[in-house]
Amino acid sequence: MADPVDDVHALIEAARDGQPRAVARLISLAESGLGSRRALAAALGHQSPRAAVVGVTGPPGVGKSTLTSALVARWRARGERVGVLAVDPTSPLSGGALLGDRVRMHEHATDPGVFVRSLASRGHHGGLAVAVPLAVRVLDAAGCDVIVIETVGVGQAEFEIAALADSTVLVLVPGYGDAIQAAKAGVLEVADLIVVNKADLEGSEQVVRELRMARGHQPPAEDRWPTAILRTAAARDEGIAEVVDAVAEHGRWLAASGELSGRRRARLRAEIEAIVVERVRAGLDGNREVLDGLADRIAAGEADPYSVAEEMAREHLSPGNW
Ligand SMILES: Nc1nc2c(ncn2[C@@H]2O[C@H](COP(=O)(O)OP(=O)(O)OP(=O)(O)O)[C@@H](O)[C@H]2O)c(=O)[nH]1
Ligand SMILES: [Mg+2]
Repeated sequence: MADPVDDVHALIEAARDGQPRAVARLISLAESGLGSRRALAAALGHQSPRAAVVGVTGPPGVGKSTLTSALVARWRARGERVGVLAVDPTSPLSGGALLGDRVRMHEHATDPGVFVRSLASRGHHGGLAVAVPLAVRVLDAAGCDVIVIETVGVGQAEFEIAALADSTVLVLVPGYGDAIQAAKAGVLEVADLIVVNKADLEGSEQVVRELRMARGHQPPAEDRWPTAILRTAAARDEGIAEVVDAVAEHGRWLAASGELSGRRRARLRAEIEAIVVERVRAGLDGNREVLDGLADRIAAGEADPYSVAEEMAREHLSPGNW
């Protein structure tokens, strides 16, 4: 059997040449077990990321995929390579099928400069927190200039995607009564751009006005990016160039202000944490009998839970046992 690490190196070479099947296989590795991901991360090397990572989030059905598809067309017209990851944090079971629907990127299906993949939270411990950053690294290695991460925003998801991306685009629609609530809930702080989509429907100017007023109430700060608020009709390809320009402008601001390295550092910190937590959980799962024995010692009055937990960590969860 060929050395799996050699295989990974060959796949990375093929991905760098722009072979979509190699990219697809590498992203599958990014979703698989710990051993494969470890080999993949090592083979990808340590070069610093090149691509701009753009998160697109918002409630179900607001047009995130339609907008993403329209954005992709613009970036392609400028000769940029684009990767799209459709991430569904909500449906560990139905993920695959549902996501297929959710991506709607058919117009780019035959373009070799566009890679589109879905990621759902699989069973493994690390889940999306470990899969997404690695998939982003794969797309970066494959030469993508822009990587879009689309997630359905439910509750905290807006905040979580902000932790994965350089720039976060929140998509809302008129009639989505929570626009202002969203603003109050701190979304204005987290979203770098808010796109009010479906501008062909009634009420979108109103939503934009309200959001701009909410933004106006933020205390001004010289070093802060003022959340851009834009209107689009993605299905009609209207307002898209303005979004592309605002994303680019935000990218320049990130680099100039030093915020980019800060965000990326926070992202790496979160990734390390997720890997450590995953490994500790795996270590606990692999030592059920030891745990039973320790529990029995507590029950027999021979030890207390804290000293036993320390013993567990020292003897069975240390990196030497990984
Ligand atoms: N009227 C109108 N409809 C739109 C517009 N943009 C998207 N839609 C429609 O809204 C519906 C949902 O669009 P999607 O792009 O799949 O929305 P989404 O946010 O990606 O949906 P999920 O991924 O399922 O959360 C589709 O029927 C689109 O055609 C728009 O600008 N105007
Ligand atoms: Mg979608």
